[in-house]
Amino acid sequence: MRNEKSNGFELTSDRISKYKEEGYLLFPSFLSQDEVQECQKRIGNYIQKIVPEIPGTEVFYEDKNDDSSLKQLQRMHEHDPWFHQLFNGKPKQLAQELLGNDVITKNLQYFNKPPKIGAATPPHQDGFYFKLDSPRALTMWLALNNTDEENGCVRYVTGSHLKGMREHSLTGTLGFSQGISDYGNEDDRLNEVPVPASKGDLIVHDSLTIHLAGKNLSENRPRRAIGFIFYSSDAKENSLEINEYKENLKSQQSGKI
Ligand SMILES: O=C(O)CCC(=O)C(=O)O
Repeated sequence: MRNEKSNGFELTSDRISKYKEEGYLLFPSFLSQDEVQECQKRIGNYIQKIVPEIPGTEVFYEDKNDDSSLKQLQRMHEHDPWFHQLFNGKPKQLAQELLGNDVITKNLQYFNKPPKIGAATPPHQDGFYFKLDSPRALTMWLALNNTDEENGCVRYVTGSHLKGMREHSLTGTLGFSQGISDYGNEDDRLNEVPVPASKGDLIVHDSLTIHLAGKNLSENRPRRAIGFIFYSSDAKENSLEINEYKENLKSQQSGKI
């Protein structure tokens, strides 16, 4: 039985089977409390020093005239060597183990849902955005705060990654431009589960696993996370579809960023 505890995460064959069956897997205490605090500090520094220097396509607000409504930072590893290093450490080792291959570090994102301002995340499959000819990819979601249903923890549809790609259509939500058009059938409702996470926990999901999240309805509880996207190095991006998608995205983002 494999056991990768020496890397700071436990990956037994039972856990790999659970991931393959359910399409997501929680790694409690993937980062220590000190490591989470360091991430928070580096994000604060990034917002102060790097955000003013980078294009609007890398920084999304719920309201672009209100800095306190910051909702997403994109490709942080391309703008700050600290995040590049974070991406290439333990998360990359875990991605290699789960995908059984070398991986491409595609995107490191920050997700922030400020209390009462943070909008819902529409149901979607990341693979729809990736446009890979074979969707061998995964996403990790690292909780920087304790999250539960009140402040909008991530919800997964167990086993949905085994049922193919669903149709997506425009959502009007900045950062999640496409959502599953007919979400909410009986199978979706039966299998949708909230996955609360504690500060430092990591959740990994397959690129076909349907997931969504509610608004942050709390009075004053932050809900911040880092997302890591990895592609298997043998997955091919469909450049025609990507170009078409980017063109669509430009028109949807126009006026919002
Ligand atoms: O933070 C969220 O609400 C959603 C994150 C997400 O969709 C993802 O990591 O793929």
